[in-house]
Amino acid sequence: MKDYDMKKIRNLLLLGASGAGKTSLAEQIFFLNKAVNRLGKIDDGNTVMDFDPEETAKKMSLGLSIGFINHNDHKINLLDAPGNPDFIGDAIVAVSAVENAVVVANAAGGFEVGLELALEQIEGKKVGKVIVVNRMDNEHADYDKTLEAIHENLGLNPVKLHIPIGKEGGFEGVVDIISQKAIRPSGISDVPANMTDAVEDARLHLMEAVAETDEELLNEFLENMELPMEKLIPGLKKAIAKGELAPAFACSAGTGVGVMAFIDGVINYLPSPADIDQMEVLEGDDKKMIKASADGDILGYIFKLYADPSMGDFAYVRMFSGSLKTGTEFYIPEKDAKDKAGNMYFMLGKTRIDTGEIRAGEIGALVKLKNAKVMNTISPVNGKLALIQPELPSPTYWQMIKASNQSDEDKIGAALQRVIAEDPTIRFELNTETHENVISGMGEQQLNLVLKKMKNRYKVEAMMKEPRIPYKETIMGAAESQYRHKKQSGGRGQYGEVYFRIKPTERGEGFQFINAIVGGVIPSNFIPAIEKGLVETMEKGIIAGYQVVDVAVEVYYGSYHDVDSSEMAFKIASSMALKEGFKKCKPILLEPIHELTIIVPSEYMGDVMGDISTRRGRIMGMEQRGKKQYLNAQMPVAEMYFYYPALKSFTQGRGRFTQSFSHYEKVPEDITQKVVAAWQDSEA
Ligand SMILES: Nc1nc2c(ncn2[C@@H]2O[C@H](COP(=O)(O)OP(=O)(O)OP(=O)(O)O)[C@@H](O)[C@H]2O)c(=O)[nH]1
Ligand SMILES: [Mg+2]
Repeated sequence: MKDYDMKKIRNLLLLGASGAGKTSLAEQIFFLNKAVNRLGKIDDGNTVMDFDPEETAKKMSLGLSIGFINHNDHKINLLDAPGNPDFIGDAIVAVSAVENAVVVANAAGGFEVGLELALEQIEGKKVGKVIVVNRMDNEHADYDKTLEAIHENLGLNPVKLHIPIGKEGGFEGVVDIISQKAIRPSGISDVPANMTDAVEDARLHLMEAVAETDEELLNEFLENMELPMEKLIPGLKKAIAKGELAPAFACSAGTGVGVMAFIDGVINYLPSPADIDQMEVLEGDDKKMIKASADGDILGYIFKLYADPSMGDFAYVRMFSGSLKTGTEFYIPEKDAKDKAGNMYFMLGKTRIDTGEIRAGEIGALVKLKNAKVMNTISPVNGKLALIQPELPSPTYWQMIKASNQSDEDKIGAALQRVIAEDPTIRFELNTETHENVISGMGEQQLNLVLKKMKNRYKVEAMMKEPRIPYKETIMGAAESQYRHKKQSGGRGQYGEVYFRIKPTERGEGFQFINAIVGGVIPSNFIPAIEKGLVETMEKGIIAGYQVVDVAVEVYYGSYHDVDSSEMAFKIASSMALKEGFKKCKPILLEPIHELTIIVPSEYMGDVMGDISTRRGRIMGMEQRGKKQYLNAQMPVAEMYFYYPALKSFTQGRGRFTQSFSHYEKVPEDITQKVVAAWQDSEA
């Protein structure tokens, strides 16, 4: 654009159920705009947005991609998020990068799980909420029914800016309610005679809906039952920008009907970056409102990383304020580190268009950043402001991950880090108790994709399996024990003897060591070795190979030998005395229990509650919110690891949960026996 003006930018995030047609819609927009000269097809694997080989193979989006068009002197940026719930993280993070969240619904799809999930992500957010009812050419396409379902289930109030002319095979255009014109790919004409009533209804509903967002407009509307254009349009734009009113459009990404009419609607009625008066940011821990401006300090947001095996990592960035130029050093408050903008681009899928700067309101890509990652703020070198981070869902699916061939063990780390950096909902950590690398996220497809990307991009093969449960061992009773370690085989012997009193402590106290030796029956220089013997043995576990906790050991007597005693001898004696004594103290296993909030449509409550009890879960409370039940429960990790697939299957995909660690609790006897037996087998 020659004359740069924030008012002439529109940033749109496409989100919605998988298969609703987001990628196809973006493709039609590029094609009709002549940004590409061939209409790519999902089935042919040649669309602009689904360029990653895994996406063409699966015929669906697996990561967010970006593109843009220039149209009527405006620049429109499109962000295309995957609809599969496993990859919801990309949409959640990208909502903060745009003024407009465009929910694409399938006109023939009913109220789909993915649609519901997308709408939930924007509920209550300060973002324009736009509904595009796509696939109007499909059999059973129904514009009104689709909007009604959205209204009923989410309480969002869609207002029709366009209504379709015909449907299914006969879908040929849309009527623009404001201009009162029929828009077909062939041109603009008058409203068809048989639609005048429907158009008048929609016009009244639109005026009423706009009036309800502003007291002054409401008074005027109630008086005249009419709002003049010069009041209706600004009122409409304001209500859309605040997310109070959700404009609805109809189109077919397949045939292209309604698509450019939608884009004109975007330009005419949807907010630009300049329409956002105030944005909330953090200064240290305090929230503060600022006005983003084109010539102010730089403020940007990284909303997606794409790891290209040959080009390196692309960081997609939205600038809110100032201008980021090639060579600019910037500060990342979340990392307390600096980085430097090198080459930068505007992207059309994987096609790079060079630029030397990304200005306020714009969206572009940076490469080869050293420290910046997704959800990081770009701020001036001496900057203090950080953007508010979106809240990501807690993991619902876990696997342990390791190299398929032991020889690759060294290579897996770097490849894994690069691949998982692309998806903000994936977490990875070494479980220090089970000594396993555990990867977690939203679901099986998401984690399987990690393996595929590692293999295809970095030639590293990894495998996953169900993680071990980090049980702990402890005792219920107290006992005394004694052990004498004595060896005399040629040369210097070994000698050390200890007497212990072993007893349980309060839950959570860990390990307590009490030295009650008097009269030097064990010289004080051997006491640390005794403690070390205990600590090491507790780390390794005694009955089932899990860490021992909440035990107090008092050493109260013993004996030594002037020549043969050594630290090693006392360490061994201590370890043996603990092992023997521990078994006399009614040892048990503890297991981690997590707190779950399970969110399901009310009609599934009975099934969900029944299922929780079969999983040794406990229901702690419930609350009805709208059409959903929020159920608080506690569940052992051993059951929670498999819970999500089960919950999805008996709620038709509509059940979800969040979770966090709660406490450790005694494992039932039958399960303890199995765990102990399994360990003994593996040790044999
Ligand atoms: N008939 C018809 N088919 C469509 C239309 N839009 C999309 N499709 C088809 O629907 C399928 C899914 O379309 P996509 O564009 O991949 O849907 P998406 O919303 O991007 O799906 P995800 O990437 O999985 O979230 C493809 O086979 C498209 O060709 C449409 O308007 N009409
Ligand atoms: Mg897609």
